[in-house]
Amino acid sequence: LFLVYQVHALSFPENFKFGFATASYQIEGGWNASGKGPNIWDWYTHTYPTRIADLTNGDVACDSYHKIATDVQLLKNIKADFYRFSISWARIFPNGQPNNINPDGVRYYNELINLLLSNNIKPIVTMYHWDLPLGLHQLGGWPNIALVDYFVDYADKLFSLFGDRVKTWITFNEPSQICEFGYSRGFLAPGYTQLGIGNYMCGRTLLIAHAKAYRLYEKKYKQHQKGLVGMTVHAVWFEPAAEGKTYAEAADISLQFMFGWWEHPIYKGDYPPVMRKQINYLSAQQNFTKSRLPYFTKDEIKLIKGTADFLGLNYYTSFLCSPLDSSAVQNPLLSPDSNVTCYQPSSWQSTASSWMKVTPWGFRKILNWIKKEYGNPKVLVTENGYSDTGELQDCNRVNFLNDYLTELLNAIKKDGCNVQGYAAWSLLDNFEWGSGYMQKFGLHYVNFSDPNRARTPKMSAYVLRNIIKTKKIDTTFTPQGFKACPP
Ligand code: GBH
Repeated sequence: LFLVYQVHALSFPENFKFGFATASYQIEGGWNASGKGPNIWDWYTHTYPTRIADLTNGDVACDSYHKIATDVQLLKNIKADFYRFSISWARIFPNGQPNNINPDGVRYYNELINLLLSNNIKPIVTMYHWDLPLGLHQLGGWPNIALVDYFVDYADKLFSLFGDRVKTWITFNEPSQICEFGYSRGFLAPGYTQLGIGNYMCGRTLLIAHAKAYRLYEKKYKQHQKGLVGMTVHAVWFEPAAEGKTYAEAADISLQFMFGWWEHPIYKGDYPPVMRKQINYLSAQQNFTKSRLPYFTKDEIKLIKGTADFLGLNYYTSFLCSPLDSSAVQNPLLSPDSNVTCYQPSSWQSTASSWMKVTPWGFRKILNWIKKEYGNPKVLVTENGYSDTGELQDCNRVNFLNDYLTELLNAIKKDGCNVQGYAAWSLLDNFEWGSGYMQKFGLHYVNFSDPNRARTPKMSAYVLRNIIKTKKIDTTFTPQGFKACPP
């Protein structure tokens, strides 16, 4: 009997990698330190303080700009294989223009990368996690197609400065959030509300910028640097709210509008047909002279198709979807053009974030959907995490990790999904955008009233450490100094 149990206790593949993720604006602080220029989050939080729930900003945040050694030590203690962090564009090019480079920004990332490597932790670098240099915002920001060239210059500089040591590059973190929330719904910086216009203009820029950066790497760096380039997209699993064809369609449309918007052009060429059809139809109805969803040229379609060495996936939660009924509230995460309505039943376990309920089962489903839709690409889970209000005995996060990682393991072992690694969001409690410091995603508690921003591992940090060490999920594991969690 014991033998049978052993056979069935699944473990992560030998070469599966675990790591932790952060983003520059959310942790670094040092907002005007040593030559850094202002970015849209500095400007947004300083100009419109009331748009942040607790009236805070990232001026100091976790002060990681001054805490390289501390952060790397935390990563080492929890046995991280890799650290996913992002580079603050305005630290490298203070006003976004490529003629003026800031040496202290370069020094900071060099030191971080070198210390990681000397501790055997691989750096995975996000080039853009939402902090656009203000100078480029003043030229119109992402809806302006001119930003393609600026991004490619920036990418070129990063590859040449750090590519001898950085072998995994993520061009953009969550383009749907950048475009939909930054330029259409206005929940995130720069907070513009060009509904149904700004999002698609921004999206076109991001896809072309991503593709050109990928092609540049392919041509100029890949042969000697031998690294990988991809993009990270936020996926929600959308489940039909009821039986029947119209519900299945509503769920599929949602997946295409949120996830296919990016991955369809990259894996299959051009936008998902349902986006094209629906936005063209609505644009005509609304008396536009042309579709609000811009067209790619044939050359652009070719340029973009095939520009992923891996698929970066951020997965947090699931929704139930139905065809739009005008009395219902639309899904807050989706463009109204999707014409669907999605919700999360109140019976699902909640988190500190209103948009997120605990749905481990959706993890296995989205991974299988990706496998089927895009031909089982290599997937790197670049974010997954749980928000609470900050307790050290964080049993809800412990259960969350055990349950989500079990679904991930099933997707790999039972379904053959090609997932190569997993990054927990986040290494530290940090500045959660519009929610300020009220929603904590960290596996380490950060004392924000301490000028030194002391970090303390939560129970979940030790639990994940044990999973990394044993490559197995043990729901009974209780680290020293903590009480056993109720299941
Ligand atoms: C990720 O976004 C981000 O990459 C990361 O920076 C972030 O800290 C983390 O997840 C946790 O949110 O409350 O209606 O204004 C995941 C997608 C982005 C969805 C922020 C919710 C705020 C929506 N989330 N968004 S709202």
